Amino acid sequence: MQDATCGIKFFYENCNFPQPFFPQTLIYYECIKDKPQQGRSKVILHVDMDAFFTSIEQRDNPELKGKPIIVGGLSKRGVVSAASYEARKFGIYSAMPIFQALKKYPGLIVVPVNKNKYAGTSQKIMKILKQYTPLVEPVSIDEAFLDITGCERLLGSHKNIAIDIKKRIKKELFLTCSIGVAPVKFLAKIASDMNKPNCITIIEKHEAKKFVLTVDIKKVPGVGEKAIKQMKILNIKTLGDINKFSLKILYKKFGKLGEKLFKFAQCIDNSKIKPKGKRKSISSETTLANDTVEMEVVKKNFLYHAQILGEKLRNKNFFTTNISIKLKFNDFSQITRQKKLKLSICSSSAIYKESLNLIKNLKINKKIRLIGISVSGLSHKKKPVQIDMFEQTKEKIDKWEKIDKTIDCISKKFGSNIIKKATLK
Ligand code: TTP
Ligand code: MG
Ligand code: MG
Repeated sequence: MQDATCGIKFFYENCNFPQPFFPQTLIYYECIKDKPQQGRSKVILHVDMDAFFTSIEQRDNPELKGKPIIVGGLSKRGVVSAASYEARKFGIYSAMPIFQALKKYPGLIVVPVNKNKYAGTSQKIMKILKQYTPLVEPVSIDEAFLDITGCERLLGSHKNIAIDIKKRIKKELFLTCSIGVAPVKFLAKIASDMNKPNCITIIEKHEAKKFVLTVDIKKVPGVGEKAIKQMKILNIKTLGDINKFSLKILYKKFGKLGEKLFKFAQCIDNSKIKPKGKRKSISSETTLANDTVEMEVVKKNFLYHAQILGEKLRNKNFFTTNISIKLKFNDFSQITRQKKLKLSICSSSAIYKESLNLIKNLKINKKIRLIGISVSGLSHKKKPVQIDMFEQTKEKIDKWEKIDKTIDCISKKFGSNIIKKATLK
């Protein structure tokens, strides 16, 4: 089959990934007109999991397989986090209010969010990807860019690398993904989404310049609702239409985005793959529904954040030696307080106690609108010193760490809402 608009040939191949509901296709773009350009080109892969949260739920509960399901908060104001491809047939999508989704299909199955489970699977995916190249840039919980330039000698053609990645993810995690392969990042991202689910879409370098001109402007990363409205007025439907405007006009109309689109339309994207650096800090904060002066509310929030941060530290086998708290007021001023600990900790209880210690002498006379805790000085090693800290001995901390780890195991198995401190119920 040939696409008349850009002279690209489509090859449909069987991917050998049995999936009863999804097309089992590999889509490969091959040039039929241009000669390959000289010079070393980049080969970028963008891997994005298919219906990530719902696919995990369907994998783990056979009763959900093949059914229209969503993952989302169960409250009245809850929104759809993820919709299975079966649910999407009824026009149900991420970010839609759940009540609206239920109107579209009353038989819809709503599964509560289990973030720990999804984050755990995400880590396993990233681990697989890092076995192909160290140049892996995770961009969200279910997607990552890989720079596989020069890996072909060792690992085979880029097509074979993409097939292999899909096979491994399927074999080890029982999940499908879609992969885009292109000479630049933004095109790889567009390609991975083009034939979802369960597909590989390859845009060869020598075809990319022509292909770019046909890309729907709404699909270009960074183009949001506001820009789309303006594009409509200017009759810009594709990236090719961008070429009708000078850089000066595009910058005037869209600012930095205009500059980016000007380059994209010529297939220029100099952004590199940025492998994730060492994590320096983790923070958790909440903007309150109602501003408060009540210290009890502050304490309750600290307890909540300490639980979240402790769990995150323990999940990654991290210890912290630095705790800081932040309070933002209704006049948008803020205060922060921090303490360097002599003992490294990962227990939620210890984080909570330290955060209380930090506000002990504070005099608050303004309404608080945001409350947060942050932990830094992260390491995988525990400091061996044993010194008392705010009534917390090493023994006490170790005991709490054990309890926390047990709670983490239960949360992982049954969902993070199953066990909560009594004060947070
Ligand atoms: P996406 O990759 O955008 O979507 P998806 O994996 O569910 O489906 P697709 O096959 O189209 O890629 O997001 C990954 C996960 O992130 C998704 O499963 C749930 C979560 N998510 C939200 O929680 N809220 C949102 O608004 C979106 C878009 C995603
Ligand atoms: Mg996805
Ligand atoms: Mg994604």
